[in-house]
Amino acid sequence: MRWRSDLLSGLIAAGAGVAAGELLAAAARPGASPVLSVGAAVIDATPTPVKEFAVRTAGTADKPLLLTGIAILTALLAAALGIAARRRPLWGVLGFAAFGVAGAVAAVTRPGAESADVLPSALAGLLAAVALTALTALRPGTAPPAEAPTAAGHEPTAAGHEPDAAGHDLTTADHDPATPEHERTTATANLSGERSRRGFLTTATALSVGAVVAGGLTGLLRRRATSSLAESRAAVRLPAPAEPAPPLPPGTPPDFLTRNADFYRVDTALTVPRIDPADWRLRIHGMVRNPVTLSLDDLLRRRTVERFLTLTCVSNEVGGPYTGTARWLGVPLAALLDELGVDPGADQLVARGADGMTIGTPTRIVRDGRDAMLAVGMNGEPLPVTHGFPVRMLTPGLYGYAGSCKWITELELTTFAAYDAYWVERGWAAEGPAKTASRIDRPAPFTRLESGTNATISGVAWALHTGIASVEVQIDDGPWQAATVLPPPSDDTWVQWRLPWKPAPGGHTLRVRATDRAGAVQTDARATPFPDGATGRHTISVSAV
Ligand SMILES: Nc1nc2c(c(=O)[nH]1)N[C@H]1C(S)=C(S)[C@@H](COP(=O)(O)O)O[C@H]1N2
Ligand SMILES: [Mo]
Repeated sequence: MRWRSDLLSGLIAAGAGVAAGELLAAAARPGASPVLSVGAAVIDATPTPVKEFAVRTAGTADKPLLLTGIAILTALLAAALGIAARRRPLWGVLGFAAFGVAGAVAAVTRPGAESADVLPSALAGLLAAVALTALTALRPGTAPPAEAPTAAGHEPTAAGHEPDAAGHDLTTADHDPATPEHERTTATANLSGERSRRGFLTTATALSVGAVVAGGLTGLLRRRATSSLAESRAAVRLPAPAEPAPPLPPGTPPDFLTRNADFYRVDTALTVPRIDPADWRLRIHGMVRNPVTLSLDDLLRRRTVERFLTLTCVSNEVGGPYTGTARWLGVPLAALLDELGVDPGADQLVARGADGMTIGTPTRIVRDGRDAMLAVGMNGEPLPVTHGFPVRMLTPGLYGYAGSCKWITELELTTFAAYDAYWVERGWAAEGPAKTASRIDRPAPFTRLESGTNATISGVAWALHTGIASVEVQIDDGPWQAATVLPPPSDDTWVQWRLPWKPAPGGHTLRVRATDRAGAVQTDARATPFPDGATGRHTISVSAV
């Protein structure tokens, strides 16, 4: 029974500490949140295969899962510390101190951290250690230190008879239970045991209530921060594009564009960076003659263009969902770099996001005439917070990790020899041209169709910045049949394609392949996303009855 209050002491102490640390962070420095800092450090330290597995199996639920894991692990360790502290109170103190130090180190090594960011975790560790010490002294089965010499070993609780159970402050060995002194002290022990139990309950309750209140306040502060960010986003006035997007070709279905709410999201950010547009700055520096720092107003005073661009992730599996197309509003990047005088030796442009992400792009790609841009608008709105508000980079034709930094705050002209960006350091290809791909969206896999009636096979295909020449579909072992390809607004987007089909009864295998405008047929060789993008032909099974 006794271990239950020990375990509870550990949990309550940890809960109170974490709650206090989170509240301090939410009030003063949201980026210094102990839990989120540790989570972010874990993400950075996670080996690539595990990360890939997490993205593949959990998708965007990977982060809630991570946080749940951290919570469970913390709870287990805290419970263990609570149990250990009965015999070794110092262990409890040292254990929670170690927690505090881990959180502090994680917080202070986050990008953009300040030394004061150690404080929330330090508070958490300190409070947890103090709380556990207090609870340890008061919990049932432990005589209060004041009465300890006389009450030793004679607690009236059911579990109170292990001679060494409270060796830290009791002197059991000195007492012979048979002496008359024992008879005299039992009454005192009963009384003090009762008092101690009440003290334990009061302290445990106070700490728990405090933790819950702190948790509530933290939630409130976070919600307030979110809504004030939403307000400043809503207040952003996007300029009318100097060069509007071309009209979509007549007959383009509405789902050619991915709605902002449906656009895939891939990033390592546990909490979305919250950037007040008034505070946003972009520092362009490194191997450049005239380094500058731009505000959002500076940026928006420049010439803006609007483009339809498809963005895709290197982690996308064959047939996968991490691809979307939007109408983006932005400032052409090449013209800006030209004005600043880029050193011809600077073959890499490294973008840094407020989340600490670094993304390296070949300078020659950014300047080869394609529409690389600093984007501020997505489908007619300011960028959604999850997609990089207030400004992100976009490089047509490259996977996101190689050209499309969200929440961008810095652009450094450097070289590939001198610097490995985040994913490159983790083994991914240094340059990330998006590979040609095609996908069957309808029918969905394992659909039961009606045989002998008209069906349509349809989907998307992309060969970004090269363009799609044709898309073909193979039904079972039949010939490759040319699908109808709807004209796209540019070679920087996907195309939609379709093929009418009257299925015969039975099971069918459908396969798709694309050919780009350079004449290259999409390979059927299978490759995993790591290290430079998946290949293979999307193949699905359906049946007709
Ligand atoms: N700052 C920052 N930018 C980032 C990332 C990130 O984690 N942090 N992820 C990149 C990756 S891997 C991709 S595929 C795209 C995804 O952009 P989206 O989330 O707007 O679809 O953003 C890129 N830009
Ligand atoms: Mo990506």
